[in-house]
Amino acid sequence: MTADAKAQKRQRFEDVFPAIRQELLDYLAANGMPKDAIEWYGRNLDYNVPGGKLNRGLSVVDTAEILKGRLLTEQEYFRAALLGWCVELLQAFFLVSDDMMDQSITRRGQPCWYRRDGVGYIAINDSFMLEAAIYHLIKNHFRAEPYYVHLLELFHETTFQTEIGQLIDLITAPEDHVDLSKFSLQKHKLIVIYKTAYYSFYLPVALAMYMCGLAHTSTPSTDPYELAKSILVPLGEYFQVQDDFLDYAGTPEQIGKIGTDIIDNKCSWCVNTALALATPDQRAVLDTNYGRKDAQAEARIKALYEELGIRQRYAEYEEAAYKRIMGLIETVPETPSADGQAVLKKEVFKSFLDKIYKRQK
Ligand code: DMA
Ligand code: MG
Ligand code: MG
Ligand code: MG
Repeated sequence: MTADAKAQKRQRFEDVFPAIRQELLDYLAANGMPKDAIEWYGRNLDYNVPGGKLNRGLSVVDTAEILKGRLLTEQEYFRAALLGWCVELLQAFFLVSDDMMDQSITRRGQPCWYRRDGVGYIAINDSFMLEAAIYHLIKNHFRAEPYYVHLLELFHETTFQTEIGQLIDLITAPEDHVDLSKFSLQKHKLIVIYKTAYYSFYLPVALAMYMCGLAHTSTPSTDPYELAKSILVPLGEYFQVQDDFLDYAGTPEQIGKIGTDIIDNKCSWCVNTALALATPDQRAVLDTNYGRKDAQAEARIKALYEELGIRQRYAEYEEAAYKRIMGLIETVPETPSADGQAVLKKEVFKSFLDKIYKRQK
């Protein structure tokens, strides 16, 4: 797709946001909330919901188009985009809270919401109100659909999975106690699948599948949702490895955020890869400098990553992940539906993989 077509796609999706924002603010107004509360919620939405790459939200629309095999009608587009914005609301909810827990400084090239003047701990409630918006919107627009309960269960389940992932991410990275022997690539995989893969990859596709009328089957082995999950979870794992690598190797201008993984003692792909390569002397450097609230110790770790060739290892990982996921995509059967019913297609996954392959932000 040309850069122009991409920008147009994004613009059309962004153009739906003001109506969604207004619908949410109207609810507060209808309940007699004071002007300052309505304005606060508006600022919360504006600051935290649009502004990102919008990959997750756009994926709902893209997937719906691929599944239907045609352009969406105006009404179908709005409904797919609304579900897309619900994914972006969920993401905003996770990011506002994640930045507080990770004590991050910037996000999307500006101060994290909790660091704004007058916000602070109110950001906790603000994050809840981003989440609550999802269920308000879905109720308003999908209450009459036979798949309404599927949408609710999917959002609830995915939220729970992400929160479980955040829990293991956080308790594997205690602030006051660095013990690198507790890290492993296996532990890392569990963390990233739960904290990132389900909500970033499976959720948008499954939403589009429900919208397009794909049915569950009684046996998991033939369920298209299980098939989608079996590809999207590895894809999400790869995406979070990229996030971990960019936390170390990306510049703030490039990724819009200042990396905190080394200082935060995170069980990142980078430190796990370093641990696997380190000599006893290099291991000692890792033990004394990792997870310290100290810029010099952080710089020492980054220098060691350079010494160990983490960049090269990452390039190799990326190539291998790409090939492996392409192999998984090849197994998706392309049985044309006899009755005009939507069926899963390879293109759903390919378009996703293309969006993230060799990403720099
Ligand atoms: C991402 O973890 C997971 C969620 C649920 C936000 P992270 O802390 O690595 O994300 P980021 O690098 O964007 O702070
Ligand atoms: Mg974070
Ligand atoms: Mg985090
Ligand atoms: Mg990160």
